[in-house]
Amino acid sequence: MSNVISLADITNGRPAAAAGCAAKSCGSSAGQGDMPAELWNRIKDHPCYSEEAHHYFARMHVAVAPACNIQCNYCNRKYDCANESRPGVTSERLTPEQAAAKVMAVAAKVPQLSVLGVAGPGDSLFDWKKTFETFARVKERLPDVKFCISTNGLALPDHIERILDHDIDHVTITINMVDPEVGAQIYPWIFFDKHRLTGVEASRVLHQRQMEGLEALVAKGVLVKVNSVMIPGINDRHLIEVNKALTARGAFLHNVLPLISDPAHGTVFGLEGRPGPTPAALKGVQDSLAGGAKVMRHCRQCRADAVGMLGEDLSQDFTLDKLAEVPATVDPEPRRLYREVVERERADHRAAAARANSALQAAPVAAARLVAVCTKGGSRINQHFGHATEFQVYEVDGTGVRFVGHRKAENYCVGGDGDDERLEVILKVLEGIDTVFVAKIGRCPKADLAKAGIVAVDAHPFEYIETALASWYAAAGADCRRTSA
Ligand code: CLF
Ligand code: SF4
Repeated sequence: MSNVISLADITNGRPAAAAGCAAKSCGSSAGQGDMPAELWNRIKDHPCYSEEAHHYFARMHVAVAPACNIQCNYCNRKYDCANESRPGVTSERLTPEQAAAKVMAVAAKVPQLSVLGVAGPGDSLFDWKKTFETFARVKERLPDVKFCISTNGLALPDHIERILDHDIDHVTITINMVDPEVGAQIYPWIFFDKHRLTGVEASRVLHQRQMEGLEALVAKGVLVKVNSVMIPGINDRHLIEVNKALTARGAFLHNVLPLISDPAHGTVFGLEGRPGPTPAALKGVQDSLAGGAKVMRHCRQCRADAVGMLGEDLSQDFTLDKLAEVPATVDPEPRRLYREVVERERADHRAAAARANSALQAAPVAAARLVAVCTKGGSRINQHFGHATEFQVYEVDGTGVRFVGHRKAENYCVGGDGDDERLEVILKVLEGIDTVFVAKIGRCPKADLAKAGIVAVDAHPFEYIETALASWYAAAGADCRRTSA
């Protein structure tokens, strides 16, 4: 449980009340940003639908839907759904009753929990009875948690009314193609209307059902996110067409995920050695989608039984054998207090980011820089280099500081000592990045990073990321000018 973000993490160690005082001076732009207030209220606590929210809120998945009605060439049924999961055998498949008990246990210990999702390990709407029964059981007991499902879309048109009846306001559809010829390279078969279909015919039906489901949800006001797995050589160039089709139909978000391919997973793509995209290739495709539906860049390809903030995995803390004393009810007070503090913090953060971005416009002109940040959340540089299991990547230039993605790694410190093999991997993970911001770092790893051409900056502990990066960039730009003068 030590990885769960705490109030101290998001308030830079200030007590909650003090954090509130500081925030009150920061104006009332309570987060509508670039969208209507009603829409913002629906997404502001959802860690996937709002990039900002993922710094503060947690989701959990319950693995109640093991069966699937299609076959994707990047999936092996023994592993989590690659649409919404990183490969890894699901620890437990749950009955709806067990799932509801698990949700209560997590809510009692993780006040950050704001969303319950069903994302496999099969398809949430093929195994629909278990999915909807789970939501019905939780709705009675935890009314402040939002509901979310992920589906391949084949069965979606048959469940629109049920989705509405169960207050499921967020639906993800995985759409990898809008051209059945492309689809035939991804889906060897589907099972539809009691028949097994193959080849282009299978993808034609899947495509029609996905579009029909998307249109029906949007017409009913449900927020739809589309996930697309980027498969180099098959649909990477085609994703622009996918983006146009989903934007025209009113999807809210487009999330392009890298293919995860490993022969050990036993998938078709893994066994044929098809590589996933590089971080630069993924960013290139994401950048090319600007102008369509909003692009999600902070997806962590979660397990079907994921628990916690997006960058962490607490699923092993909440296995069935550890749920002996499940509370019948959850005290709402810690959850209410947490949300109150977050509201103040994010107003404070938003004002600080705006100040930083406007200061950058007056900074010396220099090239855009990609940098990595160690953070536990709260939009702050608040993690020790040795504890980081991922690096958040930001792009900085004279127009502002932008989050562009994350890169996973294993933490360098193990049992108090640095692990040289892991450092080697971290250096590869940081390819193309020459600066990493940390709350703290030991002398040895700092020197090793420097030898590899990476500067570890530890001069901004617990500052907001935008504030630190903007002041660093302005100073670096000035240095460049001095050097070149
Ligand atoms: Fe889960 Fe998906 Fe709902 Fe989020 S995950 S069902 S929308 S609550 Fe989020 Fe995880 Fe990415 Fe999914 S980071 S894999 S996008
Ligand atoms: Fe696997 Fe999900 Fe595809 Fe079904 S929809 S085959 S569970 S990746």
